[in-house]
Amino acid sequence: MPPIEVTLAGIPARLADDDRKRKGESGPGTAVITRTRPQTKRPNLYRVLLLNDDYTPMEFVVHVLERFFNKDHETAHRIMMHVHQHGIGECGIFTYEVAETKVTQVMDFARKHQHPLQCIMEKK
Ligand code: TYC
Repeated sequence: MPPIEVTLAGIPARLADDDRKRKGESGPGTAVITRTRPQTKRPNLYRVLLLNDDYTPMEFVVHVLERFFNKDHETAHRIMMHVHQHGIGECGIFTYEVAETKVTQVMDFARKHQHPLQCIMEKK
């Protein structure tokens, strides 16, 4: 008795098998390993800095550090005095998007209160 020929849409099933063999697949149970190592890449970090000027009130700078950088009053005062005496100082270190948001928030807040305070970011 001849073997029964199984077809799908008129194509013999063995042709489909031959096709898979050509592509290096081996049928059900084939696994694809997508990661062989844990993801350990660290994000690029950016320093957010305040610049000194002669006009922005000290208490305004302290308020900025408390409000946008979550510093307690003593830490904020210390950072403000560092900027006042050295011309520049660090408010925090963040990923790119967070740093960009902090800079925008500080610059908008300073402009709204008509102070010339400058806030910048730099790659670490
Ligand atoms: N130099 C300012 C003053 O004497 C105070 C100040 C501190 C301004 C820090 C800006 O980032 C600054 N009023």
